Amino acid sequence: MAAFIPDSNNRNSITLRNDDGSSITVYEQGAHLSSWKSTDGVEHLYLSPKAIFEDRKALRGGVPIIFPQFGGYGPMLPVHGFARIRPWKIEDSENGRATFSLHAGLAELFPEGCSLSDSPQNAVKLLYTIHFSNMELKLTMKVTNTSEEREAPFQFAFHTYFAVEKLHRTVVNGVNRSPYVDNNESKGDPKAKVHQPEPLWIIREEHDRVYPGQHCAILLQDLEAKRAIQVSTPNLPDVCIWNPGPEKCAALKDMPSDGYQHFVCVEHGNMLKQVVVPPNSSWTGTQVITILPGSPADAKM
Ligand code: TA6
Repeated sequence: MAAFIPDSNNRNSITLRNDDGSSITVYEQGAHLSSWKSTDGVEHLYLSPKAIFEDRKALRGGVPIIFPQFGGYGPMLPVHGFARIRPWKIEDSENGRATFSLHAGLAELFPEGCSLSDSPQNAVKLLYTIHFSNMELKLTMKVTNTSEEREAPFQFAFHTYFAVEKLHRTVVNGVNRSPYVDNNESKGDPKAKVHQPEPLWIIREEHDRVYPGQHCAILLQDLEAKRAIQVSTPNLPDVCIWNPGPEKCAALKDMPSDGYQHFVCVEHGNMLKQVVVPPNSSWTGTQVITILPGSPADAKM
């Protein structure tokens, strides 16, 4: 049976290898995926060299799980919810797949107060399955509402940090014609002004935008590393593209001052509107990351 064990950061984590030579590392806290390496040893996720490994502190990088609130779009603290800072369990694993679980009280989804009893019948159960191989990483979250009576409302996102060699040599494509909400301007108001599309090819400054209802695939072309990755989803409507730019990056304690040059966050989720899962029902959200043919990882196959 697979188990989390203390690692060199003195945190519980697990590293799993696929028969094809690819591997992932997942932390107990947050079921936080911190690494996905293809067979050639190339790391595709960014993890800050100054990431803080502490209880109730999310790692800066990898794939934080955003649940049940996205950013400041709701009254809950901490922002981005609690799933990324709680300990998760390993359900099971096999070659190229691992599943993790977290139970939370349904009442926790109602931060303004709710009289639901804290019983297994009033829980939400999160089942997180990671499929990984040399060319593909597939993240699937299933949220089950076990209540017989109450709906389960929440926001959700995979806040995936992609490693790039140089931000200014990375082309971001897929939302170039899409209206967006600027997270800095909206300050958590889901009815904030929607901006009309403007070309987005290369991120040159702070970029913190949600493109709602797009169901779109994003293509990241890292010209320096000569790598291209497609980030898609069959069922998550909103996409957020985030990079803090130089000033905000310098203010982040867990990021080196040039850290912003080495990643782009491409997040898929239900960010502006809540998902509402009826009693005794489930909801599933998926993000699929594919290394495109012609990239170095492909050449080793
Ligand atoms: O998803 C974008 C965002 O909400 C940004 O506004 C930015 O603050 C980022 O996430 C990181 O949030 P964190 O709480 O991890 O520092």
